[in-house]
Amino acid sequence: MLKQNIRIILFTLLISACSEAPQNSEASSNEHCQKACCENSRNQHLLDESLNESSITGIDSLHCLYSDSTMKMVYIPEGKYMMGASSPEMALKREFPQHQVKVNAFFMDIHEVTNAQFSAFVAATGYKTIAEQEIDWDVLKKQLPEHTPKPGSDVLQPGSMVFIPTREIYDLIDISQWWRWTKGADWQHPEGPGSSIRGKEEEPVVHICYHDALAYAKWCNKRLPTEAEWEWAARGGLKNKIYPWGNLSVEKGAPKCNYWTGVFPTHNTKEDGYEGIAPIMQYEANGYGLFDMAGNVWEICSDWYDENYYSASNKDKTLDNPKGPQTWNYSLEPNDPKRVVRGGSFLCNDSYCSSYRVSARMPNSQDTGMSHTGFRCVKDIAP
Ligand SMILES: [Ca+2]
Ligand SMILES: [Ca+2]
Repeated sequence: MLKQNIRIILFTLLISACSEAPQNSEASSNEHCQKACCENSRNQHLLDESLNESSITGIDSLHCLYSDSTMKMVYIPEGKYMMGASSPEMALKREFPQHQVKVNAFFMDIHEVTNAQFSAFVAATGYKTIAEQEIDWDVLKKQLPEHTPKPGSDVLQPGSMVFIPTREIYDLIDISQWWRWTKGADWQHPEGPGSSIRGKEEEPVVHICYHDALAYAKWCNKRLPTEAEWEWAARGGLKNKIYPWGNLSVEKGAPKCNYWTGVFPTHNTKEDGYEGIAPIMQYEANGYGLFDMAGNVWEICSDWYDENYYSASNKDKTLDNPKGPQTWNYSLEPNDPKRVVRGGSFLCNDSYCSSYRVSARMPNSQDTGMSHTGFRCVKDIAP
């Protein structure tokens, strides 16, 4: 009963926030839709009645099978560019206005960090991802409405957000139709208890949150990219284009990335070769030699997400290697710390967020793993 009451409160807040979202422009409407299809935090789902009650299975022994975390990196030259969207077509309010940014040269991983590479990190350090740890009520309660009662320990068990394919939906607001908080889901069990990453060594690691990505990056003596670095790198040397490959629609010509072909979330045609996550490097690299900067899995950046960050920027001034705002600001979930994620995922589709565009950006809860979120790292050039 307690769980049900909290669940209702949380969903009422979510629906209320969604219904109050502005609908008077294409951008704001798209913003609303993206909230529906992609954005998430465990807060709305943790106490869902659809909690998977299965017990957590034993930990896979993939650790130690991979002895290193070697990753080829490429040189990304310094430069100035206009960060943000140049055209309102498919872009969201959060991508405007364009503003000039200067970025120093750096090295970047050529692909998303894989399960094999992450397993080497875990084998070397014993690191446990946030999704593998029991939820800290003292942290969680700060993100919930005041006076929310503490749920039972069964509700605070480790878990993560899993995308569940569905044939039918009743609207595009209630994301619990295709996103489910799943106890026992983590990077080694991407679909929950009973699933594994065997045979998926070359797929990007998922159910990784900001803290996990940061820990991996430090272990590799690397760091997470800033949002400005990520976009500059994704553009691949092209000037003011929509995608890493230019302006040709994602749906035209040969497959260019792993996205959702068909009707989201009910019908996936697999025209790009993959219904779910693809192994790394299945599509052509961009001009800098970077793979999957569009689609496959979202990539965590170091910046806080502030929905007003671009609009508050000084358009007359070139921002020199910006590192983002001082803290987060997201009106739909004001108490849930958000970081920027970039590049879209295998779930993105033109009818919603079209987030495989180089200027697309999304808030992501910094302590929530999801089955479409991973990362790659960068490294400074030694002076
Ligand atoms: Ca696909
Ligand atoms: Ca990606």
